[in-house]
Order: sequence, then C-alpha cells, then structure tokens
Amino acid sequence: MYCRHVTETTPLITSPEPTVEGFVREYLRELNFSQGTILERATTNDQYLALARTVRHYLMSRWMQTTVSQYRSQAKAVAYLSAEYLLGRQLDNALIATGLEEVAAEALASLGLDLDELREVEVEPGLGNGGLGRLAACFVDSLATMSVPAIGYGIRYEYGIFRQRFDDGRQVEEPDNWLDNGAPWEFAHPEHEVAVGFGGRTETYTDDDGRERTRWLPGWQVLGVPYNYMVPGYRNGRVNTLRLWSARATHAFDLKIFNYGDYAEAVRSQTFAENISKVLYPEDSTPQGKELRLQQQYFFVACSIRDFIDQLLPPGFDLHDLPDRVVFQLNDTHPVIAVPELMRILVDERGFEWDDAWQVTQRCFAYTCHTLLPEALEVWPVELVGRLLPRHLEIVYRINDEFLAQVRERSGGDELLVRRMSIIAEHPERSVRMAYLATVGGSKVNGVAELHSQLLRDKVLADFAAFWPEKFTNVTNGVTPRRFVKLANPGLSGLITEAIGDGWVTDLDRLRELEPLADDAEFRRRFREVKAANKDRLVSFLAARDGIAIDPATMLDVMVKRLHEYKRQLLKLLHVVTLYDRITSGDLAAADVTPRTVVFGAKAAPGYVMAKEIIALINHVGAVVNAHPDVSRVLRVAFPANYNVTVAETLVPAADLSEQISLAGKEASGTGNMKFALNGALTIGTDDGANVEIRRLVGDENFFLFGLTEPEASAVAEAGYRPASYYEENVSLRRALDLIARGTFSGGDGSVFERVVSNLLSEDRFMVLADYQAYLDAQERVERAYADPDAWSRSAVLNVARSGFFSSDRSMRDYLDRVWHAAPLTAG
Ligand code: B1H
Repeated sequence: MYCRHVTETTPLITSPEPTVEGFVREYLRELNFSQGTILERATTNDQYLALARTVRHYLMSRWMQTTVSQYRSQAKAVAYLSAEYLLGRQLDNALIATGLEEVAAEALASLGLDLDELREVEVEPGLGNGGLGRLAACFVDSLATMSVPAIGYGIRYEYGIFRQRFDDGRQVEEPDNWLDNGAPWEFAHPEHEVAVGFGGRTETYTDDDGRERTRWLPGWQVLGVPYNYMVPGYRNGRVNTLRLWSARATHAFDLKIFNYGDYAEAVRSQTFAENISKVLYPEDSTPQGKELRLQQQYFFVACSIRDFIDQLLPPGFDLHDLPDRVVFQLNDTHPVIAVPELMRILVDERGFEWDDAWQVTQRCFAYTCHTLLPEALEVWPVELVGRLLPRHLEIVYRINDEFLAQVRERSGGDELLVRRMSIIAEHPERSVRMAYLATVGGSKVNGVAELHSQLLRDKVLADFAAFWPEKFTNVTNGVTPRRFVKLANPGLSGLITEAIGDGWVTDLDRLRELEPLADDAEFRRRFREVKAANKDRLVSFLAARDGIAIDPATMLDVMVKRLHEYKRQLLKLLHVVTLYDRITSGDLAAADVTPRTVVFGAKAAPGYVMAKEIIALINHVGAVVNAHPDVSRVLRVAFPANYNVTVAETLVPAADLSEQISLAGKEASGTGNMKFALNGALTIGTDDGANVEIRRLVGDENFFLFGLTEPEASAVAEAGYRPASYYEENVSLRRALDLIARGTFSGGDGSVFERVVSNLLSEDRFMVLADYQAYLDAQERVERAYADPDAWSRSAVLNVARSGFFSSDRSMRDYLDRVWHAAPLTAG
C-alpha cells in the first residue's frame, strides 16, 4: 500500500513457478537461506516456517500488484476499523486461495515431509473474542475475493484470546503467546510508524489569518508500528491488506524525562506505552470501562486514519473530497473515537470550518451495531475521556450541543427527548454513550440480522430511528465459504463440486442447484458418507488433542460459542441432566434413547463468575454422565478445552445438530448457526438473530423451532417473570434442578453449584426455566426425525442447498449497496 513513488515502470517481481519442482526449489531456498538450516536438521517448526514463507512468495507479486492498482485507481475504498480479527490459521487459507495445495503436498512429500503435519504447527492468530472478531475476518476475506478496494485496520495484540484449560473442570486461563515461534505471515514496517498523542491539554490561539483556533498539546506520545498481513482473494489474483498496529515507546519523550533526571520514570513510561497493544481484552459482549482499553481504541484508530490520509491518498489531496475516497466502517463502538479524531484533524490541523468538517466526517463513517444487551453498550466516563483525550472531549461536547439543538428544534423543545438522546449520559456517572456518538457521527447504522435491526429501530435506538429513519438499515451477517466449507469440509466440497461444478465457492447462491439432489437417494447416501467421514476425522482429532473418546455412530449434538447466560448453555445442560435422570430412575429404557454425544465448546470472560460456574457445572455433569455404566452407553458429554477457529473447522463439518438456543431478542445474529447449516447440520433453535432467516430459507420442516418469541419474552418480563413457578409446576424440571442442588454432580456436596441453581430459581434473567419444556419437546422431535436417517439427510442436504444466502460475499454486496456506495475494482 505504500506506493506513492510507484510509477508505470516500477518493476514487480514475478511469482515462483507453481510446479512441484518450482515449489521444492523455493522451499529449500527458504529452509537454507531464511531458516538457516538444512533439511536433515530442520525441526518441525523450521519446516513449517519455511513452508509458510514459500507459500507467501506465491502471493507476494499479487499483493504488490493489488496495492499498486488500488493506489493508481484512487477508487473509493472501504477501511474496516475493528478492534478484533479472529483470523484462524493462515497457511491453510493461503493454500486454498492460491490453489497450491496439491503442489505443496507433493513437493513436501518428495522431501519426505507431510503437509498435514506441518499445518498443525501453526498457532492461529486469535486476535478476537468470538463472533464479532470472526465476522471481521470473514469480511476482509470476502472483500479480497470480490476485488473490492479495501483495507482492514486493527491491533496487533501480542497476546490474543487466552488459552483455556480445565482444572477439576474449572476454567484456567493461560497466555496466548502466539508470536513465540515466529510470525511468518506479518511484515513489520517500522519506517512507517505513526505518533499518537495522549493526555495533556488544549489551548486556543489566533492563526495568521486572525482566526480563533484550538490545538491539542498532548502530554505523552506512543508510536504505532504497522504490521501488514496478506488477505488473499480466492484465486482471483488479488491480495488485500490487513494492517495491524503495534505500540512502541517514543524515544524523544523518554529522553526528555531522562534529562530531567528521572530514569526510572523514563523506563516506566516506556513499558507503559508498549502495554497498549499487549493483550486483547477477553470480554465478549460486556466491555469493561478500563483506561487501557480506551487507549487501545484511540491508538489504533488514530494510527489508521493518519495512515489512510498520509499514505493512501495522493499528495495534495483535498480532504473535502475524502468521502469520495473512503468509508470508515466502525465494527461496533470500539473504534468510534475515530469520529472526533477525524474532526480534530480537519478542524485543528487542516483549518476546516466546523460545518465543512462535520459534513465530511458524517459522510465518511458508518456504524455496525452488534448487540441488544444494555450492559454491552459501551460508555466512557467523561472524566476518563477528558484526561486521556481532552481535545476529543471538547469536540464530542460540541457535536452533542449542535445535535441536541437540532433535536430541540425539530421536537418543539421536548426536553425529555433531548435528555434521552444526549450523547452525554448524566447517570450513574457523566459519560459518553459511544453508540449514540456513532449514530450521530455516521451516515448509516446497521444491525446484523433482520430481527436485530428491527429491534434496534424499535427499542435500543428508537429515538434516533424516528429522527433519521433513512439512516437505519440491515445487513445480515455471513461467513466465508472458503474457510468454512471449502477448507473445513473437503469431503462435502468435493461432493458439491462434482454435482454442480465449483462456481459455488465464490457464488454461494448456486448451492440452490443441489435442491433436486435432496430427492436423489444415491446423493443422500454419499452425503451421509461424507458426514460419517467427518465424524471419524473429529474422533481422531479429539482423541489426539484432548484424549477424549467419542463414538462416531451417535448423533453429534453441538453447542459451541462464547459462554454467556443469554446464550443459555444451561438449557442444553438441563436437557442432559433430564436424560440422565430419566435413564437412571428407570423412566426411560436406555434402549429407547437415541444415542447422542453432546459437545460443548466455550470460553468465559475471566471475570464473569457465573459463566465460569456454568463451565464447571457442564464438566461435572459430563464426568458423572460419562462414568455411568448405563447412561454412558447412550449419552456422552464432551467439552474440549480452548475452543477456537481451528477446532471449529473440524467440529462443524461433523455435527448433526446445531444448538442455537439463546433467549429470543438477545443474540444479535449468531454466525455459528450459519456455519452449521452450510455444513449440513440441522438447527434446533429459538426465533432469535439470524435463526429467523435460516428457518425461513431452509423451511420449517428442516428446522426445530421452539421457545418464546421476542414479543412473548418481553411480555413475560413486563408482567413479572417468576421462574420458581416453572420449578413448582414441572416435575421433570424440578427433578433435574434437584439433582444438581443435591450434589449429584459434585460428590454429594450441594453447595458447590448452589449459586447456579438459586440464580435460576430466583432471577433467571434469560428465562431458561420458561423455555425448558418447549426445548425438551423440540428435542423429542429431533429424536423422531433422526430415527429416519434418509429423511434426516434429505433435510440436511436442503439446509446446505438453501443456505447460500449466508455467504459473507452477500453481506459485502449488501454493505456496498446499502452503506458504502462503493464498487469492486474491475480493471487491474
Ligand atoms: C457480538 C460483541 C462484543 N456482539 C464487546 N457484541 C466486546 C462486544 O471486547 N468487547 O468488549 C467484544 C464483542 N460481540 C456478537 O457479534 C453478537 O453477540 C453475535 O450475535 C453476532 O453474530 C456477532 C457478529 O455480528
């Protein structure tokens, strides 16, 4: 991307030859010259690093060419601002994108090496928490594949999402030192470092034209060093850039303190500065108002805007035209401080009139909201913002004043409305409401599924939607079929390609062409064969990775996602406990139970006590279930630790049943739900998030719907929800809860999980007990359906055929049309 000086004659190196011989040559060169070793001595890590660099070489000239053509065209670009990118392994993806998989496998084999073994060496960059971060990774993949001029901006955390391990069933967090064994996919550019200010004060002064102006005199600075990552498009010769920022201490500032004689302080501030990109905050959905987190947010956003203006625009570019050149997409509120930052650059540094700057700014930003939970809406105390970013706080105040004046005028002085819509909240503490700032500061606001967007308009941002109806839109999430079908499920991919050709990989709607094959017995048989092979692959994976033994002949019932009460892992667990109760009490003959393996995967935020209790309870129930001689013949629980993208790639293709059971109105979209449907699992789910659209597309008869709807759940809450009444009235539920309360799963000590049980009985914020019976009934429907394997696989094939809508390519098209008003680059 740094190509200001590129001319028509700039020579670009060509790729190595994509043949086995060419690959071998390149590989040995890497091993010898970069890794500094010889084949006979190379460790597996050496072998992996040399392989990664070899594959990288095949992408390099495409990367440079994409960069040059983007710069030359000066077409409108998308700058995706996201604090998280949950990328998953890079080698697999690069091989898929270049189509080099077979060449690489053969080349390595000729050297006595095994590609599959080397793939396993890579530690995935886990620079995100869950759905939001993975979505960003899918989006940059789609943008590259669709040849959209785009750049992703984010943070190069030294430690990504923690590694999870269990100790006596309880979650223990360990640092994710993903960079330790070498980072072959990144390119550091310290020569393009950017200075970012913090703290200090503002002052007014009169400029040469006699105008009253303001400037910010930061108290301290940090340097941002860009690290570039390739984002290869799928076999289209394009490679976009993901630019992640790493914090470094500035030398000049340290020296100043040093000269004052305070050496210790100078060193301290150095480590202090570098802390900014040290670690990803592990909260999913509930942001913590920590000072360092606001520093992270401002740090990456300030670097990114500066980078775009200074490096990607031609010299002398008139920033009044910025909206024609870029749209900054705000991935949730985490980067929203970018709004006052751009205002500051335009007004303070470039001498824009306020109104002109505001017009430009509003047109340059758009905001995606990912939540409905009130506790997830980010707010920053005014005191903190004022201390860290005094000029930005002044700008936010002025934005708010002018906005509220508009509200007053249009509402005829409705002061209640004015207070409700103020960007500054007064209670419980004076703070900046980032979602409101994003809504006011951008041209569009979107939710991530139809229901979510509707609830945003009707509830969370209702006043704003009434004020600016045209600002609000929906873009339903999607997932990349490259990683989540082609790469994760080669068996299914082969079957699909054999049937309809390979166009589906970049045009997922074409999966529709599979629909008639749902009625073809031979196709269904082969589909079942693929599923069975995927299960076998999972069996070996879990045995090797976790020492977990699962039976591939059972129904694979999977619930993988972050642990959060609203997602209701407890509802799934109550189903397991009820089955245990029925079998052990003799109510149900083991022979009448559909054999199942229930797989959980979930990390809890380290400070989220209840979520961690739930993890412990799942593991304890699992241990008892799996140890019981009768129960374990038909029911087993597996909870592999450290669920991540790599685990998902093996687990999702093997699943029969996908659990999407959040309380209606709480899950903004979900994206796991899409991955399972695309891989031919049937969903048991509530009418929530994108489940609504999945069910509409795959058909009611191919989806197990249950539970309260959002309006029903709201009505129950309104009327006063009393969970204990369900306990009192439902025998099966009472027995299940009593088993836990009596200590059946905790060595007879009922106090161990007392908190979980009493919370369900007294509060149960997410109405687990209210939906219990409906869930059990739905699971009985699942069992009946599963008893007919042929009918089940017909439904599964239809799930695949009808889920093409959930490609992130489609999401990108929707953003391009509804939000960005940008287009793919056509000519190189
Ligand atoms: C989603 C988050 C999130 N929504 C705060 N909100 C975070 C909020 O670090 N933090 O503080 C991190 C993440 N993540 C998820 O986004 C939704 O819950 C899913 O329903 C949705 O599918 C996903 C992608 O839109």
